[in-house]
Amino acid sequence: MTITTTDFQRWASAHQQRIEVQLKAALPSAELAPQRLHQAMRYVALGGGKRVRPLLAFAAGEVTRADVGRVAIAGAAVELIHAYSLVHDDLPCMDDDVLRRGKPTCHVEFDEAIALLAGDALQSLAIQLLAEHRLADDPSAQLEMVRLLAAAAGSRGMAGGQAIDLAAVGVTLSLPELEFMHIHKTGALIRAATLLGARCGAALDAAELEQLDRFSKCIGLAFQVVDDVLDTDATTATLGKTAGKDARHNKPTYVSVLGVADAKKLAGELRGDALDALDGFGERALRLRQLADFIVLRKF
Ligand code: GRG
Repeated sequence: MTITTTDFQRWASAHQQRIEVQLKAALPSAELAPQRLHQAMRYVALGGGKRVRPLLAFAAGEVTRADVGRVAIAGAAVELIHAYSLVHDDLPCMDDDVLRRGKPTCHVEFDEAIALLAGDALQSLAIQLLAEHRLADDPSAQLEMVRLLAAAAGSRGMAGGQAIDLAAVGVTLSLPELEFMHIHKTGALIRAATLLGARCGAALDAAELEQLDRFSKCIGLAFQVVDDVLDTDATTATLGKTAGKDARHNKPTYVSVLGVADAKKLAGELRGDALDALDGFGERALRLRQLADFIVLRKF
């Protein structure tokens, strides 16, 4: 069977729409009190973004033949955590940015207090979603899924990575230190998306789980390397967020440590390692392979 780019685009677009529907249903109505908070939550979570994390969940769900409805809940939960992280990251006390997904950031459109609360409430809603829908036949497997997402977002995951990032401004990091930061800041949630999607389906054996974990680690790092390259290579209009910010803020990145050419080479190597990790999964991992390509070749 010949798989074309168009086939992947059709698959991605159908699943992006599915996530949009799921998020719309999960988010409180903008008419419900407190309206301004709910408006802010919907403003940041709906109608934007590549939805890479939910797509990874859907793709990993195909490996374990998971029910798509269950994966949509898990993917939406991860996307809500991601949306919260972007809102808080853009606040004046962190990256202080005014543009996100081509629109004014949440604290610019609303105000700082509402942005802080919207982020908090998005995070809570994510955990609530995982807890109130049946995602696994075995209750202990579902409990493990809740634990996995909470841990990925916490101080040993994304929030911890962000703390390291904030402390690294103006500091020269070695490649392993940079990797440690991004395994937490960006990688933890990407890993959670993949593992949660897979766990909505049939249990994988330990070796297969290790393969999926290795895939997630490589693709999480590749995602960040490409993000750093795009920050120097792409325009604000293409990215929908302020380009060139890392250098201006004196932040260590893969580009500042390696240079653009070697950073691009590293992204290609990580893609290769990610694909190697999927050996033996056959056609079930087709979408994961295509997503690895999308993540490395994307222009936004
Ligand atoms: C505030 C706890 C806390 C964490 C923030 C994820 C993060 C940590 C900050 C976002 C800033 C950033 C540029 C991170 C690096 C990579 C990244 C997560 C980019 C944005 O994700 P995309 O490209 O965004 O998937 P879209 O808009 O497509 O969803």
